[in-house]
Amino acid sequence: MTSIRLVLGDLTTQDVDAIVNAANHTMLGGGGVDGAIHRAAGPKLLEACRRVRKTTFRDGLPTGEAVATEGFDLPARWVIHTVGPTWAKTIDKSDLLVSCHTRSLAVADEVGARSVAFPAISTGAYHWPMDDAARIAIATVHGAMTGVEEVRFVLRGQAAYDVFAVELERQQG
Ligand code: AR6
Repeated sequence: MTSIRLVLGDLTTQDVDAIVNAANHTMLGGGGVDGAIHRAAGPKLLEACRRVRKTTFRDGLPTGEAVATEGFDLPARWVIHTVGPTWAKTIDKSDLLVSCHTRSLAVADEVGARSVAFPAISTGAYHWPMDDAARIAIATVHGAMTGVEEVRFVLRGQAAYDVFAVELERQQG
């Protein structure tokens, strides 16, 4: 069984085997947590992402898919890049947000990562409501078949942390 921990802080400083990047299709960087990860990992991360684009995902990383690179200057050995769905009121894309989490854990298993830190995928530039993202993320990790022993959700800001804490309590209680 995977244990879930909540942390209020910065994903890029986490001392875990792998951190998950809320990336975009291009894998060539962006704002939010993606920008912070590229700044902290150094320029070799962008080179590694370009290699993945040339070899494996020539048309870009699809939404809900995940792929690992090294972490370079990060404390984490691996970065698992995934692309969250954008929020849309009239279309239910939750299966894609589920897939981000299950595929990231599957990739973590492939590289042998036992501790994995996630941001709140899709809740920034992609506008997914924090409470629904927390519900999906926590339920998916609880239900996953994985060798990952610890999942850390690293939340930036007390409000996001509190939403995850209420949801974790609700699902575990
Ligand atoms: N540590 C932890 N959480 C963070 C950090 C950090 N250093 N920085 C931001 N967050 P976002 P998305 C939170 O926008 O919604 C990028 O440009 C943030 O407060 O990073 O999946 C990509 O290239 C929010 O709760 O990711 C894509 O184009 C959460 O991380 C697009 O944004 C996710 O916000 C992806 O959008």
